[in-house]
Amino acid sequence: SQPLDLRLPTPGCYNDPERAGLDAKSVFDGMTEHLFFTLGKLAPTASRHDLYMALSYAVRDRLMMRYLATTEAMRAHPQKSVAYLSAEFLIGPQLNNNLLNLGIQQEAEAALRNFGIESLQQILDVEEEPGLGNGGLGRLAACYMESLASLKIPATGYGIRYEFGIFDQLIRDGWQVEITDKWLKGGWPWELPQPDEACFVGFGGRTESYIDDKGSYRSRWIPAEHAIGIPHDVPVLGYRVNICDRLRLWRADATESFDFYAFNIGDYYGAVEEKVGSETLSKVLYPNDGTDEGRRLRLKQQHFFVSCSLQDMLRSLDNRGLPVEDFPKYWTVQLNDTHPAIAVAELMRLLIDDRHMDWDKAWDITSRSVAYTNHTLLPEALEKWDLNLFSSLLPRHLELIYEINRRFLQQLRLRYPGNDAIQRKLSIIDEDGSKAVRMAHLATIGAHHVNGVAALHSDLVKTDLLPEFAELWPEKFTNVTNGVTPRRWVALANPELSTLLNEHIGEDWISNMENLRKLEERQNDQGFLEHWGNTKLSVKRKLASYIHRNTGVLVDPSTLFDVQVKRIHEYKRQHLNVLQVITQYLRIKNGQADGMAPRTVIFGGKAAPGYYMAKLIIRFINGIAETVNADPDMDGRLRVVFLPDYNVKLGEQVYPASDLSEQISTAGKEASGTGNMKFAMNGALTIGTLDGANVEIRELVGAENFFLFGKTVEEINDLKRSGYNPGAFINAMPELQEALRLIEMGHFSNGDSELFRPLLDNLTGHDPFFVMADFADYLRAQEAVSLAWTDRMHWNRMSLLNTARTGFFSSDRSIGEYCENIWNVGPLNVDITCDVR
Ligand code: 9GP
Repeated sequence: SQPLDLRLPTPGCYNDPERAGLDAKSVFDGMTEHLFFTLGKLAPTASRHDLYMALSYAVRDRLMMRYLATTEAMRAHPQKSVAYLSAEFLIGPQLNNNLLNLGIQQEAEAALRNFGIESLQQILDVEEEPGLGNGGLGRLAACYMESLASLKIPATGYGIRYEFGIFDQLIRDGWQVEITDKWLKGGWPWELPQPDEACFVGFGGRTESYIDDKGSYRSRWIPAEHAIGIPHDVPVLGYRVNICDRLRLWRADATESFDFYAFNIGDYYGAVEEKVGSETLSKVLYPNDGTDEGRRLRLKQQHFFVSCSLQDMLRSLDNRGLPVEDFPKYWTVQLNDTHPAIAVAELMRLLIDDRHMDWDKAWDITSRSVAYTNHTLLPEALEKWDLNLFSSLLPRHLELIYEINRRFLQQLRLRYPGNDAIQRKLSIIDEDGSKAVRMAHLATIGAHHVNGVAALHSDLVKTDLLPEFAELWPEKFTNVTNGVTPRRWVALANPELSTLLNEHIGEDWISNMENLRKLEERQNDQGFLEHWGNTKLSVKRKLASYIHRNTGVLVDPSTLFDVQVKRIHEYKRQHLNVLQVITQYLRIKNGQADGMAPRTVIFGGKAAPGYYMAKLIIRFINGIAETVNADPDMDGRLRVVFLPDYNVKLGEQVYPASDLSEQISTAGKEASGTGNMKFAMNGALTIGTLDGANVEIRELVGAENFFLFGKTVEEINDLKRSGYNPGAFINAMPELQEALRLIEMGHFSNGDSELFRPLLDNLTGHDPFFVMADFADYLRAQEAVSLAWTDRMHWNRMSLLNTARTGFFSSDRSIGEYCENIWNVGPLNVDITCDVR
């Protein structure tokens, strides 16, 4: 086959920006055309949103050469590609990222000036972000896609195009109020719908046996209903490379959107019923609260996107004339948590039922293609599906799972003769209580590798979560510590720091974060350290003005910005932080606050709508903020802020402006964390427990540049074993008693002594996350923070060393490890250079 000629009408190459349409004039012309032809607007009357759309379309045009060249290279020279299956991709705003990766931020700004726009930021502010994820897990998937492209690895991220993403959060009277996230309302310019590549997916119905034309017995599934998945593709450009990967998000459509029979008999609503039913499939993202409500729909969503994606991968082999037996040679399928774990059964079904392969061959292909990442040890987040629900939706998959399980249990029987207990424990089917399908077991049995997301977490997966599996298949289990992309989280989010880095160590750090080590040479340079501190201060000023505009609270940028932003969850212990703030408040009130650093304590994060205690914690933070901020004694010493509607865009403002990063989860509960990495890269010091990736952060930055506190996993386990009694810890801490008494009296709730009672009862009674046990040590560590803050040069030095030594947490490093140790994939060469005629 002849390679396509990908030259643009104006032939160009990356080294020749004018010809490639990347100069300011071309961007301006592109915008003008899109305003006129795509948007139907005239430049003089165009709104900022119009200009955002026009610029985005013009930028998208400029991704196309790399995007199509990548597809074409994969067609002409097939090689292994990554399929990253994830129910969530929290990709954040797209415009600035694409400008940065193309290298045309200044050109775009120049083009905008011709439309009377002074700064690019004015247009970036208009962008609506797609909230297609809950938090860390979804954002990790987005960072990984960006790194895959930057490392030139061919990849597709497969997920769901939710019409409504994670809810928008309002704060009313201190409580969280959820508002539907209508992110598509203004049009979203970054996707390319591909209706001609739609896939059919079945649900429900029954299975039956039949004899095929070769005389063999086979099973087939006769689904009761179908949905169609329409792919919507989002180009994912790497940083200054020719590769542009793809995020393929499936939107559900009805198969028969209009029932003429129903319509003809006068049943208008009946006529559209099926359409409404199928289309709810991709309607809304589930908040991860583990509540049972609507779980049937959630399982349908999982099967829907997994089935579409696997069909798409098989079709890509067919289209290129590659044999299906070579699936593992061309695709490596990564399961991001258990949400896509149904892939193990679905790939078996597609191979056995549709492609008429025998079991052993199909299992060989499946188990050589699929790998699974575990992201949590929390039992409520490990998915189990009620057997009745599962069999009513996916009867054929259940048959296949029974057979996978039967063969697996036989293996176990041989290895552990007579050990019934181990069979019950490892079986895919949970038979204790009401029967259920354990998705983590299905994923573990079907995968060639299982990895945790930080060193400590991966150890706990082996010792606590799946110890018998780890004993059975030690070579399967491995670790890949999470990472975050330095493009978004430093270069884009923190232009002030980026400029400083570029001037002093060159620009290479953006694609090789280990180069940040060069900063260490400046650690004793007083002038540089001052510059370092001033850079941070200028970023803090911007956040202070955001806080004022959005909450009305005036904060002083010269105070220590002490920040905890993440989902609100008891295990993340925002309430531990608040109790510490109350102690500081009391010390100021009682004139015992000498040496205490003046602080602005900033919180942000959403609570799952069905998680009562998390919502009460938000109310608690706001109660304390109201009391503290209204008290003149606190002026210049303490401020508390809750930032509403924390999302990727807000994160980009918060991480660079932080001095102190609160990573205070109960040891053993946070699998990794990724916010902790974003803070440290941007020069914030961490106060944290030995949990998740905090352990590795501390090792890398040095114990002397990290404020450690709290019980270790072993100590927490000892406490559990010996019968933990929070009262004993409370009795030993008069300051804590006083704080709890004030809360109980309604001091932070306008005299309402009932409001926070459930929280108090939880802490003083059972205290499942050991807040009381860690309180004293946390307070001690906070005092060490205050002391360190008084010597600003020393603080700046610690801050610099945090940036210099956290290059390891670039997602380029994580993806490099996945490629090498799990996927066995390499880079793709895409040549877009052309004859300059
Ligand atoms: O809770 C973990 C978080 O610690 C981790 O950083 C993130 C990405 O690996 O995954 C989170 N897990 C989930 O959201 C659910 O399993």
